[in-house]
Amino acid sequence: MKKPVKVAITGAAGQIAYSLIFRVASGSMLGPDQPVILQLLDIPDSLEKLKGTVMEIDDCAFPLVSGVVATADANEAFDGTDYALLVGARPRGPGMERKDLLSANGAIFVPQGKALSDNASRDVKVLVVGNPANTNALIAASAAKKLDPKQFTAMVRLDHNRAISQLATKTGTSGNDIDKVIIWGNHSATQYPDISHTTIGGKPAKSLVSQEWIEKDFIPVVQQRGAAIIKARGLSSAASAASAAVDHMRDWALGTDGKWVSMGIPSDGSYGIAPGVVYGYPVTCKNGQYEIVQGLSVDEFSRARMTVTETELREERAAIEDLLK
Ligand code: NAX
Repeated sequence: MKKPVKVAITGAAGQIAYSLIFRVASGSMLGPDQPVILQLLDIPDSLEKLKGTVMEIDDCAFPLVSGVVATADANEAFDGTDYALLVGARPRGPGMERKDLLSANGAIFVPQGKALSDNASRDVKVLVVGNPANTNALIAASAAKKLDPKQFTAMVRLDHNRAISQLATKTGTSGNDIDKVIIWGNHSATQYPDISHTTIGGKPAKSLVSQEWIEKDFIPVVQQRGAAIIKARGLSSAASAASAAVDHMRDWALGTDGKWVSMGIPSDGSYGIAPGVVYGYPVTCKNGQYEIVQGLSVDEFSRARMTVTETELREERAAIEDLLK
């Protein structure tokens, strides 16, 4: 058996975590031979509820769980952390403007970025799930002075998986046959799900679906899927979000074997995107590192949509500029 690694999960008493913790504990994220120490963080008011989740973790008698910490202290939760999944965030309240939402989340992600910088493993991999995920990742990365911003990523994998599922349903194929789907930009309604380079069973996806379907159905359905789930369930996506978080971290840690996945990562200027903003890109992962898929052609249709979502991220960054010192 390998030496245990430490996995921190914030928002640990919430609904995504209620699915995520058990997937991580069962080995879905880091493999069936990798023991984990779970470091669960929530706010003081939620600790009683978190106690119940910890009781359930105990009751599963997971062979891979070597320890569980439940705390409201970020320094304790991130002590030696190898993988941090930042799920807890401040939801948008009634009448709250985007700027207020961004600042309210700044109050969470600045201290958490600092706590990671001071306490986590120097190789920590951070995934931000809590919304607005891309800009929260930017805020945390900027506050983590002793870590490399590249260690901070945001989740667009749920959107990526949703795009694969829509395409599989439309073409009567299996998601396994679908390659090279891209989510560009922000995890928001401006995201651009792009199938320009996608293949299905080796054939170009665009030869199997119409441009009209892409524009009128596929793109808006993927962009609005979160809202459709809330309408149907009365609650936001939880199990699928947890599953996407597991996919994101697993692929980053264990590699994608050449397969493309979408990750929100600090832009290095690739594809003309403003450097620094945390933008969804197509990447491959190997040896614990991600690398942007380079050299793709970008037509006018794609460029216009990539710019819309980039503009939103630049505006989000401008709204919290004072937090990025
Ligand atoms: P819940 O409201 O069920 O749980 C959130 C938990 O976070 C609560 O237990 C709360 O006490 C805790 N929390 C609040 N502030 C905290 C802090 N400073 N430190 C630690 N914990 C804190 O929300 P849930 O449904 O689990 O969603 C969590 C976040 O994921 C939300 O921001 C949501 O918008 C976001 N999502 C992101 C997705 C993505 O694809 N990136 C998709 C799903 C989801 O909408």
